[in-house]
Amino acid sequence: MKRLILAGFAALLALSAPFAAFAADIKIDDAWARPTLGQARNGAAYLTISTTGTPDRLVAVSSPAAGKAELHSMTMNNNVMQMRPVDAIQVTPGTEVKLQPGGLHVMLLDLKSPLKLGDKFPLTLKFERGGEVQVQVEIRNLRGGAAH
Ligand SMILES: [Cu+2]
Repeated sequence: MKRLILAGFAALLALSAPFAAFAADIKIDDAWARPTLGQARNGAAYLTISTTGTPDRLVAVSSPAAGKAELHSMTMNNNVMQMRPVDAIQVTPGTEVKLQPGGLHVMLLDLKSPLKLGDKFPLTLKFERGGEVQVQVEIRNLRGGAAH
């Protein structure tokens, strides 16, 4: 019991740390993912990040829906799509960072269950200064575009 109280106190201290002030400055919009096809175990999530605070860096992602989540970039090399893990994504005040098909994305590896149209799942974004921000990712098809 005593340990529990101590743990609670530590959590309270963490919440009152200066980092908490920055999280409110970060805004995540339009978080979505495509439904997975067949038995696919991997998926990708997309979203838009902006901040009204200080420059920050998105350094990690996680979701209970996936065994592992990574930040990836995608580039075309001689007509071949290449995905690479990236260490961090820079966020600058006044500039939206878009994670979108064909570019930066959140890679979801080892999905616990298929991503079904209309469902949602939580995604936690960890920022270097702002700390953790949790969003709900909506599973839908690309708005106004053909699924590919
Ligand atoms: Cu990827």
